[in-house]
This record gives sequence, structure tokens and C-alpha cells, in this order.
Amino acid sequence: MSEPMIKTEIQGRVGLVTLNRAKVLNALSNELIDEVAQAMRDFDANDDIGAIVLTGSEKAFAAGADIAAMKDWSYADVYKQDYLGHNWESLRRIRKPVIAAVSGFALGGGCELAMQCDFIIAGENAKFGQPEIKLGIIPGYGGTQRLPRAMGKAKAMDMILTARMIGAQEAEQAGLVARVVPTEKVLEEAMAAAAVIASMPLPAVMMAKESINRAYESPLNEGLLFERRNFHALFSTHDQKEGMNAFVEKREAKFRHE
Ligand code: CO8
Repeated sequence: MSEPMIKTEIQGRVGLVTLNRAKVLNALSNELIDEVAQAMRDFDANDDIGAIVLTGSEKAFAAGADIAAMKDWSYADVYKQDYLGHNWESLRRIRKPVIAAVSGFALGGGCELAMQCDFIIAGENAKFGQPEIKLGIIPGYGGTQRLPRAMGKAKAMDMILTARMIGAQEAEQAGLVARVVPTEKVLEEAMAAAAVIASMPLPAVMMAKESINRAYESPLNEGLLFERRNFHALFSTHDQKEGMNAFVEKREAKFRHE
């Protein structure tokens, strides 16, 4: 059997997925994404896990799709296999929060994979870019859609049309990244943030994620209604009763994540 391309680990209520193809800067092959998707689905289905972290190596979160693997593909090849559909697309359906802990290069599909996560914590050495144009292609895993939503049209056009890479500070100022921390601290910071999230009432966490994502997919009216219905629904959960009673009784809440 071939070496696994990822490593997984559980720390407390946090599931960690580490991309493990350091020799090729975590180039994203179909096989690697199959493994990531399977690991994420397992964590998503595990009641003892409340949040997930996805990370790479210090030199590269991921340097993009595997250029060597795809260089000779034809239109029929990519169309028939629905390249970037299937398991790539299935990462969107992970319902628990996923934090990308990004050090080094996050290029092409690597930048898109980071954006597919719920938020990005970046090390100071992180470099984000969509260099596909130099290969005669365009971003195909959400880059042309998520980058303008994250940082506005001007910056997205600049990055995608010129292939210019941006550093962690610029990415944070532009709104692509939630936090920038010293490179050696990026995983620690992401795990700590995930642990905080995982300690929160899980139904509220999941409905918050679902509602925020709805903001991208619906007009304001629909989004507000969706949020309000989720808000109403949370009054049926144990953790809402516990959280509010604990506050009133001035004690620590004991959440059951239900
Ligand atoms: N695919 C395959 N192999 C790669 C990739 C990649 N994307 N990136 C790096 N490698 C390999 C190199 O070939 C090299 O292998 P070897 O040691 O066998 O020669 C090894 O990783 C180390 O790379 P470098 O020697 O080039 O390392 P440097 O530090 O000199 O340079 C760079 C680092 C700048 C990151 C450079 O490797 C680079 O430019 N990589 C390609 C970046 C790129 O163009 N990415 C976009 C790919 S296209 C894409 O992502 C399509 C998006 C569509 C959606 C995809 C969903 C995932």
C-alpha cells in the first residue's frame, strides 16, 4: 500500500489534518484530496470533535494542484472525471468549523483550499497567490469566486491576472486572513482557536457557520430569515438552557454539545 499523503490526529475535541507531501510542497493530487475529504468527513461525524484544523508544512501549506500529474490531461479527461468536483467539492459540506493554519506557500489550489476553510490563521512567512495564469489556466477551485468576496475585486483581479504573490500582512489587511502570528506559532494558535470553538455549544457553532455561509449565497432578506430561524431553533437545545441558566446563576456552563 502507498504511503498516506496526510496525517491525522485528535487533540482534545479538535481534529488535525496535516498534508504530508513535503517533497513536492504538498502539491494537491486527487489521491491527496480523497484522503483529506475522508479524514474531514470522519471528524465531522465524530461526536467528540467540535472543530478541525487543516495544515501543511512550514515551507508550504500547499503549492497548488499537482502540475506534473495534470500536464498532459485533455479536456475530455478533466470533464469526464469532473476534476475538482467530487471530493474537492465535498469539503464544502463539512459542517463543523475548519481552520486553515497556513505557513509558507499557499498557491493556486493551495490558496483555494485555504479559502475553502472557514478562516485562515497565517504565519508571518505565508505567501498567497493564484499563479494559474502562468500555466495557461485559471483558478478552478473557487479562486475567481472566493478571492473577490474575501478581498474585493481590485485585489482579486491584481492577484489572478498578474500572478502576484502577497505576504501574510497584506493578506490580513485585505481581509483574506483572520490572524497573523509568528511562523513557529501558527499551528499552536490555530489549535488553540479550534479548542476555544470546540468548547462552545456545538449546535450554536454549527448554526453560526451555516448562517454566515448563507450570507454568501442569498440576498440579505433570505439570509436574515435563515439566521432568525436558526436563532429560534437554538432555543430547543440543551446548551442554550444550560448557557443561559449558568449565566444567571453565576456559574460555569457545562455544555453537552446538544
Ligand atoms: N505541482 C507539482 N509539483 C510541485 C508543485 C506543484 N504545484 N509545486 C512544487 N512542486 C515540486 C517541484 O517540482 C519540486 O520538485 P523536485 O524537487 O522533484 O524538482 C519540489 O516541489 C520543490 O519545489 P521547487 O524546487 O520549485 O521549490 P522552490 O522553493 O524553488 O519554489 C515555488 C517554490 C515558488 C512554490 C515553486 O515550487 C512553484 O512555483 N510551484 C508551482 C506553483 C503553482 O504554479 N501553483 C499553481 C498550480 S496550478 C493549480 O493549482 C490549479 C488550480 C486549480 C484548482 C486546483 C485545486 C487544488
